[in-house]
Amino acid sequence: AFKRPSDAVEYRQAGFELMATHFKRLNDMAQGKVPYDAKAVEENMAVIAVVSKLPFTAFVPGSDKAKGTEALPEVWSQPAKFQEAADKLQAEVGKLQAAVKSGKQEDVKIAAGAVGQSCKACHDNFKQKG
Ligand code: ASC
Repeated sequence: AFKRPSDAVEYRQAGFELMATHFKRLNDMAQGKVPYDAKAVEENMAVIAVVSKLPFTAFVPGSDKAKGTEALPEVWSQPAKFQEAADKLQAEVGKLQAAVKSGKQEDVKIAAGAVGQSCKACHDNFKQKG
């Protein structure tokens, strides 16, 4: 539970920030921008698997207009659609975990691309632009 609506905003933004940091580290290796290091990929994957769940616990009622939020009203007015987008991320993260376990960089690259698409799809529909 969050004491103030702005605490929920800070929590979900912190979660997304950590997810973005660790996803970028993994994705840069998957896409070949930096040398592929299987151990580092696994470490980043473990963080992503945990933190990707956390922000979605913090879109609580009453935090739609809290200080600092970049969430659009659609998060609360279209909850089924938002849940679907969150579930899509979880599904793609699950596939990425399987690919990482396989150890095949090409599979990790493809699965990471799909995770990035699910990030983008949610931003397009549920996050303020700019
Ligand atoms: C990232 C990140 C996102 C997504 C998105 C993909 O690394 O921080 O929000 O990928 O840019 O299009």
